[in-house]
Amino acid sequence: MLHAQLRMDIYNNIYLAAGTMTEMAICKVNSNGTSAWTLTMPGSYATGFDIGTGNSVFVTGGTTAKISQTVQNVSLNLTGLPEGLWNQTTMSPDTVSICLRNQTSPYSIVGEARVKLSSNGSGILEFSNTPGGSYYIAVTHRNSIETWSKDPVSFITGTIKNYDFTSGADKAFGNNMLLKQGKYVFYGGDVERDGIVDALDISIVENAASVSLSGYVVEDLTGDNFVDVEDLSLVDNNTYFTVSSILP
Ligand SMILES: [Ca+2]
Ligand SMILES: [Ca+2]
Repeated sequence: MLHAQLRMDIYNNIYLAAGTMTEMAICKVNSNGTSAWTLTMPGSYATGFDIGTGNSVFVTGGTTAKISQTVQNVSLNLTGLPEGLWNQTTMSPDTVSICLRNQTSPYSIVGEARVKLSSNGSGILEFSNTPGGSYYIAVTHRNSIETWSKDPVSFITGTIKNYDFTSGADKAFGNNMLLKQGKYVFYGGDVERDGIVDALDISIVENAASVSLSGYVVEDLTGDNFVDVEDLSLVDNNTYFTVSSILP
């Protein structure tokens, strides 16, 4: 292919533009690696392209074309810090799962996505086939207390919503976060994820520490891939304060 060019949109989908001798061609590969579409248009090969508002794609070459995409997705630029992973300067990057939930009981899930938060605790998630609307942001992490946004958050189709849990206790439902060196963090220590940090979590971490368990394990609350007295101290402390989930 002649003059092939790659570009990425805000959702991490990839576009490749090129052409035959008589047509401009462009194809899209979704962020999950699946093929989205391939289009050809008259006008020798594509010499340049760009992505505009609403994720429309503009192609130029022998002629100029606009490809409109129906966007039925909402996106979230999330900032959040699991307690043990935040060393008060940086975060040990880790994956969180986010559900967008209806604003009224029973708070049904309308969208789900996962992202690996970076060392500053942020990550962009795209919720496919999720229309705009107001939803609670529900955060789960491998060994943190499930935490929801204080209120339903308004999402607009095709745009990215920013939500930063770390900037205030009142960003979480029930103000259920811990202030740690100027940032509000998700409570850690709920190793078996039943919504409370208690003796059961202690015993699981104790057992792991006693055999010096290592690797990417749920018992590692500090993100150093090792289970030791540091992890135990965190779960002990949160058990003492009966840390538990507070949900609508
Ligand atoms: Ca627990
Ligand atoms: Ca650890």
